[in-house]
Amino acid sequence: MRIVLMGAPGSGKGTQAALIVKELGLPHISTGDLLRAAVAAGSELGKQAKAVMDRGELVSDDIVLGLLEERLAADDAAGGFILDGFPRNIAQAEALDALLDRLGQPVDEALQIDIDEEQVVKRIAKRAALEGRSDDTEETVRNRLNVYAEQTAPVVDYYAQRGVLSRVLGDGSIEEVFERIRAVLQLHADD
Ligand code: B4P
Repeated sequence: MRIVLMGAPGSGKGTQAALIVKELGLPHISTGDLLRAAVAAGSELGKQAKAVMDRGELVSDDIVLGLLEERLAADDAAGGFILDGFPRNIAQAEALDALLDRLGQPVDEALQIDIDEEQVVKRIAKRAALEGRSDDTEETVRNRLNVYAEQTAPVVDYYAQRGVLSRVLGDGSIEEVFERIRAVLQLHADD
C-alpha cells in the first residue's frame, strides 16, 4: 500500500505515521526527517535547507525531490510506504505522480488530518519546550501555517479529484486519532 499522509504542521502527521508503520510494517518516509538528517550531516545541501526551514518556508522542490527519489529507490520501499510531509505543493504532487507512474506504483490512499490552528500552536509550543527544534519558534510556526494554507492545502483537492482522498479529525488523544485512521485504512484494505 502506498499512503500519503497530509495535514498542517502539528496536525500529528509524524506521530500517526509512526503508529501506522507499526501496524502495517511499511517504511516511514518523512521529508522533514530526511531534511533534518541532511542538516545534521552538515552537508552543503543541509546548510541551504536549514536556513529555509528556520524561516518556516518550503525547501526547494529540486532538493526535496532529489532526497525523496533516492529514498524511494531503496529496496524496502518497493512493497509500499507511508509518505509524511510530501507532497507539500502542487508541483511536488505532480512530480510524485510522474515518478510513481514510471514505477507503475500509484498512490493508493491520501489521508488528510484536519486540525484547527489553535491546537497546532499549543502542540508545537509543547514540543518546542521538550525538543527545542529550531523551526518551532512562535514566529516560524505562524509562517509555516501560512505556507501550509497557501501552498499545501490545494494538494488536498488534487487528491480528492483523483478519488483517493480520505479525511480524519486530528483532535483528541493520539490513540483516538489513530483509531480513526485505522478505521479508514481497514475500510479501504477491504475494497
Ligand atoms: P515536518 O518535519 O514535516 O514538520 P511538521 O509539519 O511540523 O510535522 P511533524 O510531523 O514534525 O509534527 P506532528 O504534526 O506529528 O517539516 C518541517 C520543515 O521541513 C517544513 O517547515 C519545511 O521547511 C521542510 N519540509 C519538509 N517536507 C518538505 C517538502 N516536501 N517540501 C519542502 N519543504 C519541506 O506533531 C507535532 C507535535 O504535536 C508533536 O510534538 C506531537 O507529539 C504532538 N501531537 C501529535 N498528535 C497529538 C495529539 N493527538 N494530541 C496532542 N499532541 C499531539
